Amino acid sequence: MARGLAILLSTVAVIHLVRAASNSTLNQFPDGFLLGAATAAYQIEGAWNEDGKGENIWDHMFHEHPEYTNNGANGDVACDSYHKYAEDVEALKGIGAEVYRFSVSWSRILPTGDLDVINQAGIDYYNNVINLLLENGIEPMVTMYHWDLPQALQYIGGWPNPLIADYFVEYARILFENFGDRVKWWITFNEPSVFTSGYSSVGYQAPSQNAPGIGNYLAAHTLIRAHGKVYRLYDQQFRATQNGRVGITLSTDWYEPAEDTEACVEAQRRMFEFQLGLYAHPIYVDGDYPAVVRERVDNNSRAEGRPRSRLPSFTEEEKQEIRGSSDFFGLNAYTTSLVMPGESGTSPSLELDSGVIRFYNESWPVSSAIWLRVVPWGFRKLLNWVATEYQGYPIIVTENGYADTGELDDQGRISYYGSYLAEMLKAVNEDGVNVFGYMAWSIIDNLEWASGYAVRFGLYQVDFNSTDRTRTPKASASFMGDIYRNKTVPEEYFQ
Ligand code: GBH
Repeated sequence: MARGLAILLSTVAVIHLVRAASNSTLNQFPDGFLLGAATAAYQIEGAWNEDGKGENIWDHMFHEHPEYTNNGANGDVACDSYHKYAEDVEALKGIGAEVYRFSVSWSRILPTGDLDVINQAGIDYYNNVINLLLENGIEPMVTMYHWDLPQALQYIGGWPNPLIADYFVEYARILFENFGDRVKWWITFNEPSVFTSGYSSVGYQAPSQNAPGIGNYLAAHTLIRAHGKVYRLYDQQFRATQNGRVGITLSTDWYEPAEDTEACVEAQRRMFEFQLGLYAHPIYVDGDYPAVVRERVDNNSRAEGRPRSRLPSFTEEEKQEIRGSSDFFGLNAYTTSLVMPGESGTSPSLELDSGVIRFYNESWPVSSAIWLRVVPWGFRKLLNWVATEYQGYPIIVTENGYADTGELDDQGRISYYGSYLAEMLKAVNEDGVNVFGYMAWSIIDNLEWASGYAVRFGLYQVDFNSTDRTRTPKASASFMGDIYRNKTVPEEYFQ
């Protein structure tokens, strides 16, 4: 018996040693951690009017207003991934990606946005992409909406029209029915806080509707309702047979208080609630908007003499549908900004409602995108914020990446990824934040929306002057390939 006990104790000791060893390897990804890369349909596919695809709001805006974009660039051809997706899969293999996050173009499948026309060529295209990924051991992760609303639905108002939620549910059903046997990761929306600004400003974001402080709130309200409905649809009709996961991707900077004062800390809280909480609070907390958002928009609306708040309210039934309507928290994170109390933006606007001024510390290194400052420590703080505020939901980083002008020897990108991945692993291995995956933005250079092709995010360079749209690995592709295959971030990035 004593001997049995000794064996038992030594076994326990060995287990402890193994545990301790894995805890001490700060620079390793936990077992099962998903590593991959991301793109979006309008940014890569091209073939904007081929094989039955309908016009979307980006096609429409850039054709009507080439002056909104750098050098008149648009997504008519982009990376020509509609024809060259096999080269994208080769690139993904090149970095050892286990997952590919891409988006489906709604108007390629439903050219009018409605079910009157179902475009089989569009369905075939995504079947080809999905099947080729799986043959190569890469899991598909599908974003249903990465900003490219069918123009036909914009003609009836777009996202501010509450009915668009129903159109989106029908579209989602088509996706589950056609691809759900093989796609196990679904993201309803990419970055609502960004695409709703298409209803509050002109020239940056489609559909470029100038209704600040009104259109963007109405759009938010519709899409949150749509998200809840799609999640319940999956629960009720697809989960049992398809057994996938459904979530949403939200984006935010890390907002650092400009000064160590109570007022700046309150401004930080307000900024997070207006940018992230507007979506995350209904979905991940209690089915409704953050109290501070509700209160401030209601008060301002009243002071403006309006008979109703610019921010609509959910019904009790909607709240039930929305609360807890995600299996994970998708987070896009790139940068950090400073915040302090103050007034910015027109009246009305979300910015003015928030009562926060946002700016950068000029000493933070800037990338070729003016908004993207390299602040790795902010990434760790942001992951901790999300884990604390929205407890119980595993986090997947659905985008993170660096902008330059497209050079092959992209040392800036290498140091960005090295340092950001190190901060993420500190959040995971030291702080205990439950992050289960990471997608680099992007696998290939692509159309950076209104910045055109001047701002590049790819691990692979794309030659936009060649009709072949040749993909060439950058130095960062081999750097990420080593990290993805070894499941380890080089020690030097932890110093
Ligand atoms: C993501 O947006 C998108 O999901 C992806 O499509 C995009 O290519 C990628 O990141 C890189 O940008 O110019 O000062 O008005 C990231 C969030 C929101 C950051 C819009 C830049 C414009 C700031 N982006 N924001 S400004």
